[in-house]
Amino acid sequence: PLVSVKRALLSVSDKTGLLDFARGLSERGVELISTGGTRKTLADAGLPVKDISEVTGFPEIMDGRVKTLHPMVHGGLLAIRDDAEHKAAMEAHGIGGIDLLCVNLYPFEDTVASGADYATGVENIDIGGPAMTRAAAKNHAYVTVVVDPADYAAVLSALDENNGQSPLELRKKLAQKAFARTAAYDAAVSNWLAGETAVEAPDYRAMGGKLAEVMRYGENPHQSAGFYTTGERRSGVATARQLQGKTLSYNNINDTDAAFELVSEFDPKRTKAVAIIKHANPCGVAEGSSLKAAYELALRCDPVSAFGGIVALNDTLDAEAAEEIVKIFTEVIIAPAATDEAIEIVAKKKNLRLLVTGGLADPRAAGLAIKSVAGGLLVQSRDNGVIDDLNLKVVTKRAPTAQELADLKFAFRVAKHVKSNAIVYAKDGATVGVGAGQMSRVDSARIAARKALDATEAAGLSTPLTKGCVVASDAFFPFADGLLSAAEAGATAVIQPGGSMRDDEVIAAADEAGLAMVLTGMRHFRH
Ligand code: 93A
Repeated sequence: PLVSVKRALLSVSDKTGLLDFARGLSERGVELISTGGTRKTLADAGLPVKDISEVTGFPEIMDGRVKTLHPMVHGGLLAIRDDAEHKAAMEAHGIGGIDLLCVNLYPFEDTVASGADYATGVENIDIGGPAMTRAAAKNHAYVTVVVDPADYAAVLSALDENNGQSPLELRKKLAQKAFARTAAYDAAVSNWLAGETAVEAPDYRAMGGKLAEVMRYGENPHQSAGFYTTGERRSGVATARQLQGKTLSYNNINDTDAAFELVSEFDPKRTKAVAIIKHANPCGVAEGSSLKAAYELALRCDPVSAFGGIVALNDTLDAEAAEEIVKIFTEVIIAPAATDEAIEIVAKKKNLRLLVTGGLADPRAAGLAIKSVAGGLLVQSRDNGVIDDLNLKVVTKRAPTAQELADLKFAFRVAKHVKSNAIVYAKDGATVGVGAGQMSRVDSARIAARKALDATEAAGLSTPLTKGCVVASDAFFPFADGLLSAAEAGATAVIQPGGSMRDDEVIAAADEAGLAMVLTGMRHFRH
């Protein structure tokens, strides 16, 4: 367990305490080997030191990138001293054992922290140092590895106490410290690279806005407003053709956009979907076998709020859907297209605007979203995240049934288009209660449940619409209360991003209540 220290390799960037340590080793009869800068420091102080090139028989090349990466070094560090084969290899190649390694690495952390440029950061990633450190630490049965100047004194005293030999316990402790250092070093490099590879901030100027219309007023009559198009060919309110009705107001455009973006989440080949929007939030969304059926279900969710709303459809507006929609006061209808018959039906309502877009807006498409703040603009990429089955993780004892799963996915897609905090109750492909824009999630859950009761009453039903429904949340439940409030309302399954500190608590509560819960791993805040 005690090994003599006869030959030491010193290669340090941080020269703190180096001279005293090297002198101490030298005075104890240890031969010193060193790399460029370290060797110079030692030699300048008059210490006998051998240059690494003499040991490797190879010059330091490539600006020092390759100086110690050599079998003469690594063989000397890794050799099992009493293994016959290893001994034979050392003899055959003239490899001398290295008993002590003193290394500290290129100051990568300090370099990047000081705001160095990318190339400088990269150049400060030490390769040879960690390689030697790990080799020596692995072979701590024979080698003493010192990575921290704070340990220099202790190493010298240990040698003194043990007749120039290093004890196993010390070598083991130092090896552990060495691996901790290289691990932390690599973590620092990885974190820095993660930052370096992050998406660049979007440039709003690239949108090249063109004034399309000076509007009568903005969100309120005392605000002036203009409508700009960006040239982006995305189907939607800005690129739509208006077939009838007066010009759209600022709020109409905002709400119509929200409505059409929402229905665009639903592929018309799979399902017909309708959304009714008020104040940029959906007051009812449903899918069905026909647009008429979907509209009726969407309207059922909140018929009071739907009055004066915006209706978006994911497929060609047909006569039977148009007949239904014109029954109540509606501000705007937006759809990819409309049949002649449907156009005629809508024409009877002079003020109702009808917009056709020619297609849906790909929810996965990239794009920018802009918001103004005092003295600046916040620019982010559009929330084009769409969950797919692969991302879903069942975390409860009970897995959702096929119907629950379909409703969960539907509800989560809707929740993406509800202002945060968003809670969406859904059943059989239709929302039955939406809680939007609250400061606490539990309030959203309660509001959604309340609205579902109102809808139940308005529909003249005896069983609450929430009985056996599912619930979606746009962000994680920070506590179990919101989830329990949904369970109380009658929800049997939950979909949410997960990621709360209290996920375990929330999952346990779900299990307790017999709920099935699915995590999406994706959050959809919308403010
Ligand atoms: O560029 S490296 O990754 N390639 C090497 O072969 C190598 N060997 C030692 N960096 C290498 N080192 C590092 O050089 C050490 O970890 C130490 O931080 C530094 C000491 O260089 P000098 O003695 O020239 O100041």
